[in-house]
Amino acid sequence: MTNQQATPTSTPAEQYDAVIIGAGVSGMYALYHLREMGMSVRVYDGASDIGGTWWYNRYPGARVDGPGSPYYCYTFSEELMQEWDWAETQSTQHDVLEYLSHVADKFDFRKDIQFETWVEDARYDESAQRWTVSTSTGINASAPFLICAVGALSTTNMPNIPGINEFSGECYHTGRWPHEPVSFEGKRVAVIGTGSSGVQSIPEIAKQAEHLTVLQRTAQFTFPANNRALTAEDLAVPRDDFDGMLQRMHENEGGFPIGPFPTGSALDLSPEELNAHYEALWQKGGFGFFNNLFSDIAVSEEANKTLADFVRNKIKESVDDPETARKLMPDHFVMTKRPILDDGYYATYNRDNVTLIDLRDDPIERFTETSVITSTGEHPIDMLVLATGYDAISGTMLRLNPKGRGGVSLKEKWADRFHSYLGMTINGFPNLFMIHGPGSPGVFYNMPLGAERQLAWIGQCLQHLKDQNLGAVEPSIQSETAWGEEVSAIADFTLFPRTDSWWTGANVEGKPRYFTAYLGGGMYYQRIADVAEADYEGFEFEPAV
Ligand code: N01
Repeated sequence: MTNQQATPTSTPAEQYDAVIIGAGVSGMYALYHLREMGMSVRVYDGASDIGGTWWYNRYPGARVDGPGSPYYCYTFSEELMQEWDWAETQSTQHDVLEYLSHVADKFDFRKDIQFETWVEDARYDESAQRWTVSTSTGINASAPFLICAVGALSTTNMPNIPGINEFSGECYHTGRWPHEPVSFEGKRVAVIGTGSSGVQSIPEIAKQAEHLTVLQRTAQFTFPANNRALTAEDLAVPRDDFDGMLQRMHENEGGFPIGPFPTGSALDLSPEELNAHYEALWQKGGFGFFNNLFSDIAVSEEANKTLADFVRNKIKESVDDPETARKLMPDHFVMTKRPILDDGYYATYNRDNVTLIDLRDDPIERFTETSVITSTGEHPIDMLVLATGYDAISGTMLRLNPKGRGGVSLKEKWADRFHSYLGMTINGFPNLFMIHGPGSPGVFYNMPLGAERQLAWIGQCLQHLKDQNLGAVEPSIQSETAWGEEVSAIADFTLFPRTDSWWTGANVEGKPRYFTAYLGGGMYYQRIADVAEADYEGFEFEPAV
């Protein structure tokens, strides 16, 4: 990792209008947007180049596993949309990074980004109404505004298993995959984790490894990706009617030009009709599956069970060994962990060189230098792959741990709950803005578009400060509390909070456990527009010093 090696020598703080932390999808757009507003901006990122999560996630099989291309992209430039040819519906990590690199070249982003520079501290000076950041390279910077584009899925979740540090073979986390090629040939590999990263990498690793042992804690529902090459006709759709596409993206609940979501209940159909509907979606594959489900799948236990049973039947049909199929049967509400798109995941367990260990029946006791020992015995391995996910949504903000008014740290502020107003601002932390923070739609919305729309709001707010000669903006504690209640009320209407997931923080020991994302979909953007329209209702301002 590049983030904690340097010996900093303190230098006088460089002065900017805004400091942006993170050069991923959101940070790149923040740079573009604020620069277009005429602001002087500096971006810091620990990595060696742009891309954020896409820069780090180079594991085999890594692809967009959402609705995908050509709509997982920026929309701020029609020219960009017209000139970039996406290759497949589920773009590979390599293709996404190439696209982001093209954007960085086209708009000359890199000149304003300081790479291999980890922001170690950020402090607000109330008397000067400025943030000062200090970095691993000794560079300090000061600016009135701090934009935290630190990524919802960027701080890795490392399992705390006895002896894991004694394992002397190769060991890689999917979220910190090496840049050099990793060979699995002739090796005995173990993978811990069966979320999106595990489900994408397991079939690829199995094709090469001498033997693959999958250590599964929770069985998963996954759906066929049916990735395919995009045709000229596919690419023409957004290009021929760019404005129409934008409108459809803005109108859609998830920020993709698909839908509208159906309104009917799964329980209105006979079992035969329902099965035929699910079967047609399964055969078609892709994320379209989720847009053609019934409105009550995520809210009614009974409706949810119809889909869960359908997938459980698919697992039974796909996996030859009944005992392995039994271990692969998920028992949570379908969709309440992030749904996954896969390429032959369940069938991978039919290979002779793949073993599935269900950690609920057969838990890991410890690692040795050369093996993993579970309750039923020792499994010699040459390589360990940790597909164990992230301290998501709040983790990287807490790692940054900015200090706000009175030197109060974010760790103190967020000890019991990840308080925010509109998912972007925090009481006690004036002039600090988060992209995809807790309390925003974040990962429940097309993330590049979500970043663009949040930045449009933030830019408007900064312009308001400038026009009114104001120096600081901060949400009131009451507005923050009310927002938290709104976020929870929407989530509690659904089945989502009832399943342990990274959405609820249940994957990280000691983390406050509640559903942190705003589940109101596109309604969020209307809510934040209304706040601005109502003279920034819920915010407090200070005159400029
Ligand atoms: O992480 P996860 P991920 N012992 O948290 C298990 C996005 N994404 O990296 O479910 C044993 O989903 C854990 O078990 P459990 C996407 O939004 C996008 O896979 O907590 N097991 C789980 O099985 C996704 O949802 C793309 O019981 C342990 C797994 O590790 C999100 O990122 C690609 C364990 C972690 O699954 C995160 O996905 C990949 C332990 N101590 C990801 N700790 C693209 O679009 C954890 N687990 C390209």
